[in-house]
Order: sequence, then C-alpha cells, then structure tokens
Amino acid sequence: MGGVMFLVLLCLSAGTLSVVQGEDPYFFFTWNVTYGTISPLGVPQQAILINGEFPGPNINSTSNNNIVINVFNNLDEPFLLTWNGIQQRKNSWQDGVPGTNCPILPGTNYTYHFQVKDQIGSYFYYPTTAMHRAAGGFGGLRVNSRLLIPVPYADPEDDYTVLIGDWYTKSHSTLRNFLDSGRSIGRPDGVLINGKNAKDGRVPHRPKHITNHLTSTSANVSRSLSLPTKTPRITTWLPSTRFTKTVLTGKGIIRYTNGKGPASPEIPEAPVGWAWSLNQFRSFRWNLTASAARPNPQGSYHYGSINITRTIKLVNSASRGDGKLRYAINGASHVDPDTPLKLAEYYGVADKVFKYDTISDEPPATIDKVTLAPNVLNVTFRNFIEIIFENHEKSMQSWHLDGYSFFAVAIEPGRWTPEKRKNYNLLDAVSRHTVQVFPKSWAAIMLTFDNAGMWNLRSELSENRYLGQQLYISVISPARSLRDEYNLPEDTLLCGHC
Ligand SMILES: *[C@@H]1O[C@H](CO)[C@@H](O)[C@H](O)[C@H]1NC(C)=O
Ligand SMILES: *[C@@H]1O[C@H](CO)[C@@H](O)[C@H](O)[C@H]1NC(C)=O
Ligand SMILES: *[C@@H]1O[C@H](CO)[C@@H](O)[C@H](O)[C@H]1NC(C)=O
Ligand SMILES: *[C@@H]1O[C@H](CO)[C@@H](O)[C@H](O)[C@H]1NC(C)=O
Ligand SMILES: *[C@@H]1O[C@H](CO)[C@@H](O)[C@H](O)[C@H]1NC(C)=O
Ligand SMILES: *[C@@H]1O[C@H](CO)[C@@H](O)[C@H](O)[C@H]1NC(C)=O
Ligand SMILES: CC(=O)N[C@H]1CO[C@H](CO)[C@@H](O)[C@@H]1O
Repeated sequence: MGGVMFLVLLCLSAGTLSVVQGEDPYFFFTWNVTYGTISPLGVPQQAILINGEFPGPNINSTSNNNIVINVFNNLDEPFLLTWNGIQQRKNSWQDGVPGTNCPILPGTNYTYHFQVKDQIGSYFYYPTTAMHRAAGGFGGLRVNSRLLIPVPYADPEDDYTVLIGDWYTKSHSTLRNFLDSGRSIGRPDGVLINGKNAKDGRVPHRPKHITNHLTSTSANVSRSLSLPTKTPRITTWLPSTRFTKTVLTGKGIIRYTNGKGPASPEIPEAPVGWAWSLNQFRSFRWNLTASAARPNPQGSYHYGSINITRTIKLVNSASRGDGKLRYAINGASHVDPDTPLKLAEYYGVADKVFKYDTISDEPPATIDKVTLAPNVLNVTFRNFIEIIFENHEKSMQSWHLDGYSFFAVAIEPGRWTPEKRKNYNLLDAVSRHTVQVFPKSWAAIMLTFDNAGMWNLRSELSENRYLGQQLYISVISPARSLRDEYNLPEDTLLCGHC
C-alpha cells in the first residue's frame, strides 16, 4: 500500500518530538491528501484520497506506539483529521478538530504526533473540516495489545479491518452547499464496505474489527454465521442503515478458503422496533475476571462507588428558524470560531473568542429559540460527572466524546429522572467513546474528567454536527503541570487571534 511507513526504535534526546515517550517504538507516515475520481456506486465523483487510496491507509499499531503522520494538504480547502476514539491523553493538541487545531491550509503540511495507549480495538480517522468526511479521507486505525499482556480470547487466525459507511454520490461541496443554505443533505445513495458498493461488494475475509464511518444514519450490522465445521464455512454479513425512512441494505460475503458453494442469497428479516437493541446493549458487559489491558485508566472496577459531583443533561433538537435548518444541544447551536478554543485558552484570549457555560446543566423546559455561538462547557479537573443524553426526537442519535472512554450505564426509553439511577449498571458496563440514543429515549454515561484538554462532544451524524450539534468541554488542570498536560507542540499551526 502507498503509505510510507518505517518502524524505528530509538530514544529521542530532544527536539520537536519530545511530546511523545522516547522509549516506545515510532511509526512514521507521510500522507498526501488529494482529490481523485472514484465510482463506488457506478457514478464517477470527486473524492478525497490519501496517497491515492480510498479509503485511506490503515494504521496498524500496538499499545504505546508513537504515531507520527506528516499530512500534506493538496486539496483547495483547509483540512484537518481527527483520530476518532483515540484518547490522546494529556494531548488535545493533536485531536484534529476545529476547536483544538488550526486547519492545514491548502498546499501546506502539518505533522500529527501522538501515542496510542492501552485501548485495544479498532478506531478510524476522518476529516473534521467542511463536509470532507462525506467524500473520503477516512480509514481504519487499529490498536493491538502488547504481546506481554494476555487477552481473554484465542488469537484470531487472521485479522482484517472492515469499514462500513453510507455514501452519497454528490460531492462534499454540493452537500455542504445544501447545509449552508439551510437544507438537509437527504438520504444516502448506498452503503460502502471498505470503499466498495455493498450491493455487490465482497469482503473476502473474516472481520474482527468493524468500524463505521456513517455520515447520516445508523447501522445495524447483522451477521449470519455458520460455525466452523469440517464442511462448508460460508458467512454472509450485511449492514443496513436503520431508522431512516428508507432502509438501505448492503451485503458483504466473507469466504473462507475452505468454504464450499455460494453463500445464501437470503438476508435475515430485520427486527421490528428497537427493543432488541436495548437488550443487546444490556448484554454488552465487561468480563471482570478476565485479564487484559484496560482501555479506561480511571478506576475500571470502581466507577459504581464514586460519588457523582455533577449531572449534565443534554437534549438535542432540530429547528428551522428563518426556514434554515440548525441542530442544537440545550438550545445552543455551536459555531466554530476562527481561533481554535484550545489555542484561545492557551494564549489567554478566550474572552475575545468565546464564553464558557452558555448552556446550563439542565435544558430549558421548551427549546423554542436557538442561539448560535461557540458552545463550551467548563468542567472541573478530575470531577466524576454523569451526563444524560435525552433524545425527544423521532430519529436516532449517536454521541461521541473525544479524549475519554466513559461508562455507558443505561439506555432506556422515555425521559430520565433521578430515580432511574436505581437501574444503572454500576458494576460491569463496557467503557466506550460513543453511545447511541434511540428515538424518544435517553442514555446515561459516567466518567472522571481526568484528561486535561479541550474535548469535542459531538453528534456522530455529520449533518447534525455540521449544523451545530456539538460542544466542547474545557478541562483545565489547576496545577498546569506537564504531569497533567503536554506543552503546546513547537510546530502547532496558528490562526485567528493566535
Ligand atoms: C501529492 O499528489 C499530487 C497529485 O498526485 C502530486 O502532484 C504531489 O506532488 C504529491 N505531493 C507529495 C508531497 O507527494
Ligand atoms: C498488525 O500488527 C500486529 C502486531 O504487530 C500483527 O500481528 C498483525 O499481523 C498486523 N496486521 C496487519 C493487517 O498488518
Ligand atoms: C512539512 O514537511 C516537511 C518535509 O517533510 C517537514 O520537514 C516539516 O516539519 C513539515 N512541517 C510541519 C509543520 O509538519
Ligand atoms: C470471563 O473470563 C474468564 C477468564 O478468561 C473466562 O474463564 C470466563 O468464561 C469469562 N466469562 C464470560 C461470561 O465470558
Ligand atoms: C459519597 O457520598 C456519601 C453520602 O454523601 C458519603 O457518605 C460517602 O462517604 C461518599 N463517598 C465517597 C467515596 O466520597
Ligand atoms: C472553570 O471551573 C473552575 C473550577 O470550578 C473554576 O476555577 C474556573 O474559574 C472556571 N473557569 C471559568 C472560565 O469559568
Ligand atoms: C448486531 C445485530 O446483529 N443486530 C440485529 C440486526 O438485525 C438482525 C436482523 O436483520 C438481528 O438478527 C440482529 O440481532
């Protein structure tokens, strides 16, 4: 594949890489971001390629690896990448969202430096500028366990990353123009699996790591598994984007080398409603007796006995003030200022750029008016906080938090009340970075805000996010010590007031 990749074992004595730990291996990549023409749904269209590839190169890393990626932006628009799900401990400088980083201007480059920690799993990177994500620029990012650390499952025979996402045949600039003029981007035109049309695409491998890069919808990935026996081993596997008015279905076929005969053309019946989803959520539990690297450094075993210091309830809404579509959280629709929030804080010019806590922890009783402004919450370092996401709408919602892994302790229909805490899973909830909220339902998450930085909390639906359904959480360590947060990297790009 095209990525320039070296594995170098070295100890850096000084220099711009001092941000990362010298004793751990380094992986260097050079990425050339360009436009190119692809036709995944049979219609030629402009896409964003990385080193000529769509999807972009896969990063295969191991806990504690240092990743250094020099990104050359050869598009005609500013560009940024985020590393979705990578915790960036003490290092929101590298998070690659408009609230932390100045965009990489056309014809220039910027080098991301970060270290992946004990968060074994599959993640993906994607562009956070404009609607670039709808045109590509995304790819898989895997973090493997160190060999020394046992994992509670047998070694897979093989291991592949499968990227599933919806796809539009319109260019990102057309989609962006729709949103800028207050229209919706409408429904996607198809489902892609590893960049191929899932209508006839083939995934010739057993997927262990499944990651979605959905722009607008949510996916139900179902697998019809035929268990390995001495006779045919064929697995069909299909994602369908659910909770959209029209259900889009894609199908991938995984062929085992010793499989016989064709896969069944039948697609299993989709379940009615989403009660099964809630049951499935409840069934995802941490195996407390298994040994493994823990993705969540914060008291993995004890979160249920920590006292909650603050409850933040967030309600999502859509509105059409002046006929123009906007999405909001507690009545505020975020806009990115020209100066990244993190840099504004660092350079002491926050008051020129944004106000803290424009929304309160309790949403207004009725959200009739939407305020457009940067939306930044001030959270006290190391507080243990409960966040309730309440979705009053008829559509599916999905929330992602950068910088952290949180405990998703409940997802239930209806409205949240403090009494619902009795039903929380305070024992073995799985720690994760994204939580779904079903229509007319709520979800509760808990976490300790012990990672200093400026962190984006966003709707994973691109349209909602682009039109304001996101906010930032400022977590400042009062000690301002290197123990809690790395220094501003020397090569940080500056813009706006900084
Ligand atoms: C990036 O790709 C473009 C188009 O193929 C090419 O013109 C340019 O030289 C490449 N830049 C780098 C740094 O490789
Ligand atoms: C990824 O890295 C792991 C650990 O080094 C290795 O075992 C595995 O084969 C690699 N996978 C791919 C697809 O390169
Ligand atoms: C841009 O790329 C050059 C050449 O690889 C490199 O020396 C320089 O450090 C990069 N600049 C930034 C800001 O990453
Ligand atoms: C939990 O992990 C232990 C040790 O690997 C294993 O023996 C046990 O079967 C697992 N329990 C469940 C419910 O998977
Ligand atoms: C939590 O709060 C309860 C009641 O206020 C108190 O008794 C208990 O000591 C607190 N626990 C911790 C760990 O602070
Ligand atoms: C943010 O919260 C901290 C801790 O409560 C407080 O000391 C600080 O003044 C707050 N900052 C702003 C700008 O509100
Ligand atoms: C993860 C998963 O498989 N969820 C559901 C998706 O839909 C199928 C039917 O199409 C159900 O059988 C699955 O339980």
